[in-house]
Amino acid sequence: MQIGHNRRMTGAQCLADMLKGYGVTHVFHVPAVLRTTFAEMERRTEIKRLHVHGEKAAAYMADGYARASGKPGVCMAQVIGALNLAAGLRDAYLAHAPVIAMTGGRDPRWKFRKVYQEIDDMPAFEPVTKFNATVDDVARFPDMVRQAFRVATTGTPGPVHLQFRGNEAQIDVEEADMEPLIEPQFIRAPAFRPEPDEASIRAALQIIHDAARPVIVAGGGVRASGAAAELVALAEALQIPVATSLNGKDAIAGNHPLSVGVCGTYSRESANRVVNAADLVVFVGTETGGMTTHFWAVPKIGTPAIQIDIEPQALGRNYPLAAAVNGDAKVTVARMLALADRVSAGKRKAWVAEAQKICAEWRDKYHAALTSDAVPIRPERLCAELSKHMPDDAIVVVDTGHAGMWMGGMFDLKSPRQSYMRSAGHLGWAFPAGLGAKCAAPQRPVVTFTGDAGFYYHIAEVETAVRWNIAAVTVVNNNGGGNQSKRGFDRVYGGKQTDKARELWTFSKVNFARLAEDMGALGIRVETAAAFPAALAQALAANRPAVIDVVTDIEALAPVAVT
Ligand SMILES: Cc1ncc(C[n+]2csc(CCOP(=O)(O)OP(=O)(O)O)c2C)c(N)n1
Ligand SMILES: [Mg+2]
Repeated sequence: MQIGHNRRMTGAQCLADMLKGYGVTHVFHVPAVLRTTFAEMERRTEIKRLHVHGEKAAAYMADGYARASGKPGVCMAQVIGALNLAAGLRDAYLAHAPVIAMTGGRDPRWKFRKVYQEIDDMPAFEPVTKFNATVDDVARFPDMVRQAFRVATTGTPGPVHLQFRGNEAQIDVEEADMEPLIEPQFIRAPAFRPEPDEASIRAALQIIHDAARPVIVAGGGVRASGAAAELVALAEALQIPVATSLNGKDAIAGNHPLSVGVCGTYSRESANRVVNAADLVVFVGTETGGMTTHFWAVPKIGTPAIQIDIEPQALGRNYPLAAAVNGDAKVTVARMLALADRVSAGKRKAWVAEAQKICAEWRDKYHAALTSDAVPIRPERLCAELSKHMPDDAIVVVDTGHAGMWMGGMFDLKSPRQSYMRSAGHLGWAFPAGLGAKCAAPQRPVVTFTGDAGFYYHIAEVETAVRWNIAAVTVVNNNGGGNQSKRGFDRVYGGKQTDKARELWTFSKVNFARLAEDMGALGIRVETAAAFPAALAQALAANRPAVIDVVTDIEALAPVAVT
């Protein structure tokens, strides 16, 4: 790191050097933006410049890259594609993923004269970014790029947008005296790990020690902080059952004796039952949002609660707190573990047994579905096969809608080395995000689970995956429709919808395996549950992009949340 060593260089040279310095290995874009920078990247760096089929997919790939690595994912679009890119930042914003979006923007010389393709894009980025700024003078490249990485990786991480002057960001050809200085601190989130004050930890621990029936609800902050091992150790030391949010599913493996599952709306019944039977809820790294709490019914508002979060504004937002702890999840939980009174665990034997009984009841209730041989395949069985055969170091990437419900509720991680990333609400996120995750972690197996409606959104990116040999495995739960909508349409038609109503949510039958093959990927069609393990093994071993098209039952509805 140097300061005060300015050199005459172009914006393109500076940006290429800085992205390299920040450890960026891939950027995702639709041309034409920052063309000169791309040429400099080729001359000066090894950065892979993935030219993809849509700006939203580029943003989702950057998002998957970011969630898999903790490093900011970078995506780019020219001015006409800027709002497509902004649309794709919304999931990263909701999930707190550090994504840096770069777009071309208006040149003051052409503003307000109906120049081709331009509108003012800046307002559209406001609601989906932590920092939304213009770069109007080439001499500002160094400090603005540093600020982008600084904002994306600090506090609660999130997206940033830089708009560069020129509809294709042609400002990058201009020269200035600059230093492409980078700050290694901000290569990866969390950039800082704020320590909580000791008194707040002791106050929280006192309340936990006294509780006979506490439960931990672990959220995405645990995965962002890399705090899973500390969290599980604390739960074990004090014998506290652990539920997770959907975003925090990989905070604890599903086969751990203290795991009760995902709570909230896209959830497992056992988790909601345990959370609602608790006498104290310990929220760790969760916003206590509507999805995690089933719109504040799990737990009920008024349940005694403690909250640990890096973001002070999150503390007590939805649940009045008996104690609030402001700090990074990993250091906070580690400190709590060091100060924990393990003797107090003794009083929770009956509670842990009760939680385990509730989990066993859930397994009994769904045993038939989880082991069903039905044709078309039951999604529950598909999830059970994935639990059983998922590689120990896999990154599991899951779409929303029924995909989120099936996998959130029915799938179990079985190793602390497995990761789980989920759409924060956008249908179609998972497939490109899985490709981005594979770019970030090429040595790890990536298995994406999506419905057919979700897969259709960005199906063109199969070609991108083939061109760049991104060997992610995509499992399509193909039921020929968006059947999460079935329940809702049954309801509005007074219980049972007309046959014609199905035109609102069903598709024609398409064989995605054949499509994938035509596009150069490995395609495998699976029509019986028994055939799935071999298909997964073949896809994982193929070392090229693979699509497993699983023909499932369109009448299968995921269970709704219990309160
Ligand atoms: C961008 C976006 N638009 C619409 C929705 C609403 N939505 C949620 S699930 C769903 C259908 C899902 O269909 P599919 O992916 O095939 O999964 P299935 O429910 O059939 O298993 C829709 C339209 C959404 N979540 N995101
Ligand atoms: Mg479907």
